[in-house]
This record gives sequence, C-alpha cells and structure tokens, in this order.
Amino acid sequence: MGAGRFITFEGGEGAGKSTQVARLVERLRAQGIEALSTREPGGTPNAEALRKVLLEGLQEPLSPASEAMIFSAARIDHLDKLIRPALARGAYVVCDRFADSTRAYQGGTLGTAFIDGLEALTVGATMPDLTFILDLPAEDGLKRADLRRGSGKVDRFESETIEFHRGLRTAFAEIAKNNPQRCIVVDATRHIDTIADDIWRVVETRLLKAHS
Ligand code: T5A
Repeated sequence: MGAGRFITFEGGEGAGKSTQVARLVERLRAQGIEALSTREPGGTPNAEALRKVLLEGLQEPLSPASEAMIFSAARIDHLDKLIRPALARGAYVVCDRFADSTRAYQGGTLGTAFIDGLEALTVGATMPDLTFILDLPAEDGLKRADLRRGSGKVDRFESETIEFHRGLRTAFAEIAKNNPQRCIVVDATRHIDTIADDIWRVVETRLLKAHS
C-alpha cells in the first residue's frame, strides 16, 4: 500500500499527450502493474461536468481567476475520488494534464503568487513523481489538433491567438527549468514510437528500477 506513482503529461495543444498516456499505460500494464489513465479537466463524473463548462458551456467568458478556481475545483474532486485512492493502493496514475497546465494557461494573467497559493491549497503534497513536458512549436501542435478534430468545433483554448499558444511553450519551459527533478522535456516533433521509447526508458530508470 502507498507505493503508487503519479506521472503527468503536459504541453500545448496537440502535443501528443493523450497518445503518449495511452502508450505508457499499455506498457506498464504489460509489466503486470496496475496503471490508470486519466485526464484533466476531468477524470471523475463531477470533474467531467466541470470540463464541459470550462471548454464549451459558457454564456459569456469567465474572469481568469474564476476559470482557475473551476479548474482547481475539478482537480480537488479528481484528487479526492480517483488519484489519491489509486496511489494509496499502489497503482500508477498517468494523467493527461495537471496543475502545471493551470500555471501555464492561467498563470500568465494571474501571476505566480496567485498560482502558488491555489496550487498549495488544491494539490498539497500530491505533486507528480514525474512530469513529461511534450515540447513542439505551437503552430505544429495546433495543426495536429486541427487534423484530429476534423469538422468538430474548436474549444475555449484552441481558439486563443497564436501568441497565447507560443507563450504556453515558454511557460512550460520555465516550469521545467524550475522543477528539474520532476520535469523531463521531450522533443515531441519526432515519431510517436521514438517518443514512447524515450518516455519508457525514463520511467524504467526513474521509477521501476529505482523502486524494485
Ligand atoms: N487547461 C487544462 C487549462 O487551461 N488549465 C488547466 O488547469 C487544465 C488542466 C483541455 C484544455 O484545457 C486547458 C488546456 C486545454 O486547452 P483538451 O481537449 O484535453 O483540453 O486539450 P489537449 O490536452 O490539448 O488535448 P489534445 O487532444 O488537443 O492534444 P494532445 O492530447 O496533446 O494530443 P493527441 O495525443 O490527442 O494528438 C493530437 C493528434 O496528433 C497526432 C495524434 O494521432 C492526433 O491525431 N499525433 C502525432 N502526429 C505526429 N507525430 C506525433 N509524434 C504525434 N503524436 C500525436
């Protein structure tokens, strides 16, 4: 009990996070490890309902602070009902986005002090053991997201300006620089299999071998 590990994937739109979460969970399960794939905003029924509000369901735009609070409310539910219980029983939890996304997406407007306080209240000690930041130019990620979406509607953040998306790349690089033990920046312009192999090597070295 209590030997679970928490791994998160971060980066801009269309960086390949969902793809790599699925690959990693598959590989962990092949080793006989209980591994859960989840996402933010979302992961529990309440948090999925808040996801709809945040990404598609608003009558008029929220203020940046309200938006950050709703992401955090969804995160608290996700942590309480899914992430912490899974970690406590020894599972690996692999999450598509987490608190670094709030820092990168909402932090630009709200500033570091606000985000630090909110993160401390929301996440407390349950920070990820390992975070992969998938890095690629904003234009390339948006192109991938466009291709995948097809004729579907763009969401709240996909419709932001290109300058906003370029700023996200810088914000994630800054997060990696400030958290060198936890964060690994991965070149996401390469082939899906090459990226998955690199990620697996890090997980093997940093988590599996270190705790076997
Ligand atoms: N948000 C979230 C905040 O503002 N604050 C917060 O606190 C949180 C938690 C979530 C939105 O909410 C914002 C950020 C987001 O805007 P979302 O739909 O989950 O919305 O958005 P994304 O996380 O950006 O999800 P995407 O699906 O757009 O991107 P992924 O998961 O990074 O990319 P993926 O794996 O779906 O791949 C996209 C396409 O590219 C292909 C895939 O096959 C797919 O078609 N692909 C590749 N193609 C070529 N080479 C590769 N290496 C490829 N990898 C994947």
